Order: sequence, then C-alpha cells, then structure tokens
Amino acid sequence: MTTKQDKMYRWIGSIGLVALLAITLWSNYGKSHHGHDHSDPSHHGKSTERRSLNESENYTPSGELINGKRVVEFDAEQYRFVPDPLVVIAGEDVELRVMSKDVTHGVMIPEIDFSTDMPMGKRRSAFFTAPSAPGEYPIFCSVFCGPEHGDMTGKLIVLPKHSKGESGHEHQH
Ligand SMILES: [Cu+2]
Repeated sequence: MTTKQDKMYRWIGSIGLVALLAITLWSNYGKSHHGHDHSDPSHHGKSTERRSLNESENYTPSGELINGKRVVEFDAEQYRFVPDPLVVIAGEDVELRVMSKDVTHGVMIPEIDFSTDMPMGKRRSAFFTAPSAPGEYPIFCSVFCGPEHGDMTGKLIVLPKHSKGESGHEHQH
C-alpha cells in the first residue's frame, strides 16, 4: 500500500467517523425536542384504565350534594391531590371546585376524557358526569409541575348507585 492510498483511507475513515457522530447527535436532538409529553401518563408507564372496586373499603362520597349535584372542593399541591380518593356515585353530576396551593397543576381523568387546569390560589369550577360503571379510575396531573410530576396521581372512586350519599337523600342548601 502506498503512502498516498494510506492517507486516502485515513481520510475516508475520519469522514465516516464525523458522519456517525453527526447522526448520533442529530437523533438525540430529535428525541429530546420531540418531547416527552408531560401530560401523557402512559409515558410514565402508568395505566389509565379503570380497575374494579376494592370491596373491603367503605367509601363515603366526597363533598356535598347541592341541588342534585355533587360539589367537591378539590385541591392540588406538589405532589398530591386532596381529597384522594375523590369519591362520587355512578352517573351523578359533579362540580369540582379546583385550586392549586402552589404551582399550576391540572387534573386529568383519561377514562372519562376529563381534564382541567388547576390555577394557583384561585378556585374555579369544572364539571363532569360520573361514569356509569363503578370502579377505581386513575387521576393524573396534566401540567408539568416539578420533578415528581410523573408520580402525581390520585384516584376517582365511583360507587354503584343506591350507595350511601346518593341523590335523593339530599341536604337542601
Ligand atoms: Cu402537578
């Protein structure tokens, strides 16, 4: 092999190396910028699906019934929801009066397509109809709120109709 050929091979080799490096950097750049959608709990390896109720637990519905609607003050702070679990009865109308105590959070119940922001220090109302299927529905934080955001979860417990606290035994307000 002549010196000239030797130089040429080295030259080709280093071009190859640079190209490889560029591809690696580029693909990492792509990954970090296409993001990680912080609002998608499945990216944290979490199941968003309903589970059956734990029959041994005796749940009391959260908040109170006002004119046929379950009204619940629902708070968030790093990194939990209060109350947890949030307990409602199948099929009833729910008004969540949401507020965050620190940074902006969001409450998301994927199984029923419910999601709303929880602004800091300001209570606002959000509404949903409780699912008709009793069970335990995972709740997630939908706004990136800090390093443990991915672990900020809660539970919505949906009790069967005709449980304690159902509409019909309503207090008048
Ligand atoms: Cu949060």
